Amino acid sequence: MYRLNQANRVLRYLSGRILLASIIFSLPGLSIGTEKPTASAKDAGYEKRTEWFRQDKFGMFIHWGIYSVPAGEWKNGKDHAEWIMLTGNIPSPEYEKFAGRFNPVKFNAREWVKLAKDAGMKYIVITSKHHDGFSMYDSSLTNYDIVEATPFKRDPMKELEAACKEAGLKFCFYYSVVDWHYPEFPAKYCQNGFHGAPNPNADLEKYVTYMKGQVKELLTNYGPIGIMWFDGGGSFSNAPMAQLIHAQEIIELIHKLQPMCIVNDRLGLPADYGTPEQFIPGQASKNLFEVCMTLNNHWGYNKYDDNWKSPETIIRNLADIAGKGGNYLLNVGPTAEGTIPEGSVKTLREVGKWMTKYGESIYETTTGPFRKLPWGRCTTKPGKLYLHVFDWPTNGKLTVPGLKNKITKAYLLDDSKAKLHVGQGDNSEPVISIPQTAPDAIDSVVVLEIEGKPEVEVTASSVQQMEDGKILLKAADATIHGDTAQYESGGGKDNIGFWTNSNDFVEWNFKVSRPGGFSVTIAFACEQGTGGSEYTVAVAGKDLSGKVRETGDWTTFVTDELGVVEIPNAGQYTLTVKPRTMPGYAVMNLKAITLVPVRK
Ligand code: H79
Repeated sequence: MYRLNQANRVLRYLSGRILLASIIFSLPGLSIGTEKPTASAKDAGYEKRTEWFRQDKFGMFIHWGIYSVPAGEWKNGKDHAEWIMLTGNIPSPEYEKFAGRFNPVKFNAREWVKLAKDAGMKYIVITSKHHDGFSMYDSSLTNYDIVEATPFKRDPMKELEAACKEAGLKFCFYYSVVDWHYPEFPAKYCQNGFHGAPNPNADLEKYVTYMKGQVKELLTNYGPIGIMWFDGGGSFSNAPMAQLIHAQEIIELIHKLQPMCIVNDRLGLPADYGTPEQFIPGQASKNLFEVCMTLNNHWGYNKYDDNWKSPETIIRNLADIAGKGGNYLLNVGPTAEGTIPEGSVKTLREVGKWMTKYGESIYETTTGPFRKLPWGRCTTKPGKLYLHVFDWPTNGKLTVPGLKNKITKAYLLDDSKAKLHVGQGDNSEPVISIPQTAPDAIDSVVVLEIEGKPEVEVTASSVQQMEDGKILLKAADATIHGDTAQYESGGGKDNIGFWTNSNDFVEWNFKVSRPGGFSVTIAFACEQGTGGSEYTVAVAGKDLSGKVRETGDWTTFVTDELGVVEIPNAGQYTLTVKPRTMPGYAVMNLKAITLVPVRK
């Protein structure tokens, strides 16, 4: 049993699951998993089917279901939304009554699609079925669907499909793996063991047959589907979900029905792309990803939630995500009447105004070459850098730290397309002469046309020595060499993890202004049963060796002192961490290396 659990843990680690330390009120013991991108071999169709996705960058998520009837309010509070069946502990017969009251007469597919299109969004992902098990489309496999169980009687997915086609947007489905209503879904695999009508004889195999049947309906009756966006929502806890639900077979079924359909990573397999939820990764990723995020605090409609994100937040998030090579899937939660809340509409309209002017700096772009920029972000296309300036310098000079390429032209990306003069700074870095006032209060874009592939001096992102003489080398500032190790962030994580190839190594560049002796410490975590890796920290011509201790789990960090190193002169230095041996399946989770001055 222990070994089985251990194997599952390894599998989960390798398939890239991170456990979010969520704030879980009144739900003890519930852990929520979301998937992170992992390095894995992609099949032959991958490049082709993901091409549009990499270009389009910005999509609309829609969480709509019969949970919008209670609108976030139930006996035990006002903070519910699409999880209300679980968080309100509502048995199926009682929850089913919401269907009888669901009559979204104001629903207008064309208006929703127009709102998305005007905001600059290129695709729509809508809940065909959430965890509550209610099918929001006409399913022949259940009566518990919008056509048969509500007074509305229409199939909104048909209407949205047509409206998307007309407007040129890709149409995509969200589909919940877990089902709190279907009698064959075992309660033990539900989050917190909750099911609306627990059935001791539930047979997961029968549920999987049902799920495959629904996937087939969704991919047969609604034209070309861009993405199948699965979501387990933290169900199955430690059980091997991918095996239990036959995830590989589901993916094969999808590709048989629609070879161009993309699958996200929440069937328990990495599939086509990763899905950071409610956070933006700290660094660019080698793997495709799509950040999904709410516009207020809930996915489904909550009538009390007016905490709308500003256009500034959304636009800057979009530039940040695009600069890291990802997509942004931004959610709206329509009401039971079929309208999109005014707060979302207001923000989306402002985002749309910016996208009309500056969309060129988002669509079809890829990661920028800079690790960090003092004033904003950078996206690229062949021969072009788009500098997204959030904090417009008031001295008329925009410094581009470390850029080595020849700049053939610089201009403002606005109606004027005003050409800008390019000069040189103290370290021969480009300095662009810019107008006194920012062309855009949120994100002004300066375009640089360059020769060759973008190249940036490593020293440009050099870590600076602190006031007290310490040199703090954080995971987020490291350069990672190799295919497996990657920077992980969000959900309480801020470290280099997935370090499963002992040839991978980590490097920092830093600048010393006050030389001397430094004590070198390392902050790391390592799961029980995985320790023992030996590594070398090389800095200023000296090798220090260390051995990874087990700390209990991957997020319990401890600090070890590795020894003292003498740095005799001010200047630029590098520090590397290279594994020598790896008895377990991973080296460690590395949070930081600190150089602390030692007084003699
Ligand atoms: O569909 C949306 C969410 O319903 C689902 N995924 C996104 C795309 C999701 N699954 N898990 N989570 C979100 C994170 C869970 C957070 C929780 Fe809670 C905190 C579960 C219980 C406490 C949110 C707040 C749901 C109920 C209360």
